[in-house]
Amino acid sequence: MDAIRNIVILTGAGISAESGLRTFRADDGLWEDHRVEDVATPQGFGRDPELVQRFYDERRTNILAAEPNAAHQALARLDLEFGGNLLIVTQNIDDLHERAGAKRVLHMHGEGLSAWCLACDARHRWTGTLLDGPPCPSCGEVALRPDIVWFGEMPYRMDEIFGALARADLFVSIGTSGAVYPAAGFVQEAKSHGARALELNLERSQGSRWFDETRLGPASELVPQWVD
Ligand code: BJW
Repeated sequence: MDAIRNIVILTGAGISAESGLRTFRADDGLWEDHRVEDVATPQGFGRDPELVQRFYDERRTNILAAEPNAAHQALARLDLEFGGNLLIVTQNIDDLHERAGAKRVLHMHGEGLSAWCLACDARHRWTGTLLDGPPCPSCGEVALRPDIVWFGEMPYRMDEIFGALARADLFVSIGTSGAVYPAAGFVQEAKSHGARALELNLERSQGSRWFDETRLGPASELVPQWVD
């Protein structure tokens, strides 16, 4: 990777699958047990906040129990090597990239271990339950929701992401089905600015045709092979 100056890596649920965290759209995925409209939209939260808080309480427990796998560790080595010329944009709400040691990680769909106060807009690291209505540590109001980007909401830090995509020589997509926008459009955006695009996934994603190269297999094998 000598000629490469700037890399943007997009990760999805597939990179954390081998750490025991369920993906969304597989046969045994999270959307098999839950209706997306009920647990991953602001309207669903408005209708039945307890259902949504229970769903994310369980996800938070699972995140805390999971460990980074060889794919997260390989990306952390790459992060160390490339420094500020690498950006990991993750759609995942787990903290496995950070726990593997990666420094430049952007959570475009929010973080499972963060709570957002709808009364005062503060965000707090949160490892316990939100179901029993804890007060916000900043303002005392009972108005905390999971700090997650649901359907119909604006993903975080889009300006930074589009800036990095415009500068990238290489765009790598790992473990994402390419079913959810705007992330699914990043490959075309990076390519329109001249980047090469590589896909590492268990199976071809919906936008596979946009990539210059696709390698199929489990992330814990493909990512270390690509990095090292
Ligand atoms: C492995 C593996 C292993 C497994 N190794 N690989 C019509 C057309 C276009 C867009 C829209 C439309 N109607 C509505 C929209 C917009 C909407 C959207 O995209 N809808 C689609 C369903 C069509 N998007 C939004 O609303 C977004 N906001 C928005 O667009 O704002 C306006 C805007 C526009 C332009 C610029 C800026 C803003 C918000 C989307 C929020 C997504 N939220 C969720 C839930 C919250 C997070 C959480 O609870 O965790 O985010 S949905 C869910 O899907 C989650 C994920 O981050 C996201 C992506 O899923 P991911 O990661 O790809 O997982 P899977 O399960 O789909 O795929 C796993 C992959 O891994 C598979 O390919 C496997 O093969 C692979 N795999 N094991 C390697 N071991």
